[in-house]
Amino acid sequence: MATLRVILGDQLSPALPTLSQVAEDDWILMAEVQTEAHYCPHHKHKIIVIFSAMRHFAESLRGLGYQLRYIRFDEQVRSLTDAVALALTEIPGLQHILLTEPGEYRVGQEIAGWAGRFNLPVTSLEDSRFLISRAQFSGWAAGKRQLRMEYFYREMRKYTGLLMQDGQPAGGQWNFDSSNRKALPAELTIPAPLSFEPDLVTQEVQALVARHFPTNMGDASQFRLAVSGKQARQAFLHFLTQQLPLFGDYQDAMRIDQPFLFHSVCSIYLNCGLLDARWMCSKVVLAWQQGLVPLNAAEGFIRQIIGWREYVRGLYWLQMPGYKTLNSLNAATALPEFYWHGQTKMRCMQQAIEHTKRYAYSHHIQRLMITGNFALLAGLDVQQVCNWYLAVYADAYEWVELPNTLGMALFADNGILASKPYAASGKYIARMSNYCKHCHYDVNDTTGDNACPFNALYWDFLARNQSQLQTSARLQFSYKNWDMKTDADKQRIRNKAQQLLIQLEQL
Ligand code: FAD
Ligand code: DLZ
Ligand code: SF4
Repeated sequence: MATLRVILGDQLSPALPTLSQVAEDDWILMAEVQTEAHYCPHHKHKIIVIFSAMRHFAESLRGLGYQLRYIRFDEQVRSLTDAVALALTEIPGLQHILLTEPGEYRVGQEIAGWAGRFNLPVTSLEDSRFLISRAQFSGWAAGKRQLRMEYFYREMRKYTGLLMQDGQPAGGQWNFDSSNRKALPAELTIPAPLSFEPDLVTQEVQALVARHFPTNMGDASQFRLAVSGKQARQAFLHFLTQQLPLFGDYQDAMRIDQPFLFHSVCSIYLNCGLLDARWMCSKVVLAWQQGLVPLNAAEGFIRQIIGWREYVRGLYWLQMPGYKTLNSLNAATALPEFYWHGQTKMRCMQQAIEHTKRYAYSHHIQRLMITGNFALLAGLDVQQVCNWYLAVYADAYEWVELPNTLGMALFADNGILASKPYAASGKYIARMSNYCKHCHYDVNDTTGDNACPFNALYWDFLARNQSQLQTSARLQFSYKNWDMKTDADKQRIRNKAQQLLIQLEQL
């Protein structure tokens, strides 16, 4: 049965199930379409990396002898459905549509309409690039009162055998997080991640994106990301030798004008299929076995891949579509404009947003404890915040963005993902970075004219959500501190917070 094999923009992996047992009369379809490019205002680099990687991947498939129809953005095909319709009219004799399940609920809904619309059988294969299936995650979650990542992760270590010795975790501990919160020494040299000069294919895409998406965030000419599996593997191997040895130690650190520190910047490649999670983990384990990286670094990195990444994907599919509508803390303040342009006197926010604009990237602690924390404390509108995260990062796809933003950063799921809100005052930011030394605001002040906005907003966040959050064991200490304040102090702090919320745009 001649089959149309559809490959989506985040499925650029040679090991994709869609590509197994391709027959001679089968066709592959890949399409740059309007709806996917416009469903949110993607950062220019996000569109460039996806389109250029799609074009490079299509070329490699043609090189292997596959028949392939590639729809370019300039053909102005509206949606993935319209792309399939076009291919079916152009190529006679196709009797079957086959693809690997999409990563996102929205796309899954669209594909669910194909069998009826085209009157053809549609086969959707499990995405074996993840280490476990959605069904396996549901099986793990079934009957559990709480779905904590740490316990999921331990099961994943046993399941994969990664960093296991005689059935026990290597080093006798599952998790080395306690040794992963070191402050960054001032004299430490920080190696840069690998970057790539755009080739002719990428240059063409850069011009296209600059032309069609002129007002989206980012500068197309500054694009230097990897766009092929080969380049992405080079970038990862560079990380392995240059940054991974210190990845664990400084995982939570931040420093002014240092966007990457010891992070891998590999989510961009992993999420669109250029890198393979199993391959990355095997390289990390090998480096540890060879004594090239310490255990706290290897374990910290592997936890992110087989723990957090698989966990948020499982949770997303378990909870959708309801998850997207949650707003348990009734957050509704409009997203300030500085999230888009980065012009704010708050140095920590300016840095996180500036890096985002420049690289379509910021590392986890910036996303969680700077822009995410501010959104949580200020009660910013959950949908607007989620849309921002989905738009501005080159690694952003809803299956991974939504649980991280709505659940981890905003606690809008009332603790389905996290055991407590990641709320922190300026004190935390001062401890983990040198931003405050370069800031207009005074991190040691809470209510004065120049006080760090994070401080009053932090206490106000706790106070206004007290009835909902005070039962959380992990917030007892913070509520005790709040309750020890005099009524006059509490009032002063809450007045300051109100004033800040009114003047958000001027911060
Ligand atoms: P590293 O620090 O080098 O970590 C290694 C890898 O582990 C990453 O490449 C990533 O694949 C995985 N990983 C680490 N943390 C997580 C996590 N919490 N969830 C899933 N995978 C993880 N990650 C995305 O891939 N896409 C997103 O859209 C996204 N949105 C986020 C939004 C918010 C509010 C927060 C707090 C986190 C978000 N994350 C997202 C998770 C994390 O911040 C990024 O994966 C990480 O910063 C990517 O940079 P890196 O490759 O240098 O990561
Ligand atoms: C993010 C994205 C963009 C910008 N453009 C396309 C596209 O033109 N064609 C395509 O197949 N995929 C694109 N993607 C990725 C999709 O939005 C989506 O993440 C995947 O189809 C999986 O659900
Ligand atoms: Fe951020 Fe406050 Fe520090 Fe300024 S003083 S960098 S606003 S935490």
